Amino acid sequence: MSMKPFPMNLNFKTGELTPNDRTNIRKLSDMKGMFLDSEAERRILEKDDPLIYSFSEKVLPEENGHLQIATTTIHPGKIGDEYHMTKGHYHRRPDTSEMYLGLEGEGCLLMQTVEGDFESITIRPGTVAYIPPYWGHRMVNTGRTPYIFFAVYPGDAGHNYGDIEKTGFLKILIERNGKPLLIDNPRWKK
Ligand code: M6P
Ligand code: ZN
Repeated sequence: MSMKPFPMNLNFKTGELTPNDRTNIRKLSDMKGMFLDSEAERRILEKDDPLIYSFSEKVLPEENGHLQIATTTIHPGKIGDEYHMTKGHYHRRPDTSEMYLGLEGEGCLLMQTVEGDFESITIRPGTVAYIPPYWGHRMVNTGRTPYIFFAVYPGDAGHNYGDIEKTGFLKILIERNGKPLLIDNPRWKK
């Protein structure tokens, strides 16, 4: 029996997706070693474990032909000079794409390939970004308010975090003189 069509509601201001099946929370302790300034990370974790981002999903079959649907909120803030961001990932099936739609706040989409290509796109409310197959992707909140975006990707895409955990991203986004600045990641290895 095939699945029946169904509606959902997406609140364009809050990103709330209803109904959704699960909300995942990523605190600083879930992202150890991902921010460049490990000393700042250690100092913050001594006192606190700030919420970096959360994302809500509708559980749909992880199968070819279906889609996955999620909204993500990255809270404003920095670890050292580096803005709050998602872990970032390649897809487990690397030949699959993704679409991000900016809803609230301001941020930046960082993308890279294993061959060492790099691209970034500024995302504001209404920006639709297309991430083609083979591009790893991470979102960064460069503003002072929550950064909220909507994502759609193939049902069987899956997540590969391991490669990003090993190499990091080619470039990182830091605040310099009150403004975002993209710099080479001194720890990046091809
Ligand atoms: C978006 C989508 C999800 C992803 C989430 C958080 O909603 O890309 O697939 O899980 O952001 O990003 P990450 O998985 O990199 O932590
Ligand atoms: Zn993805």
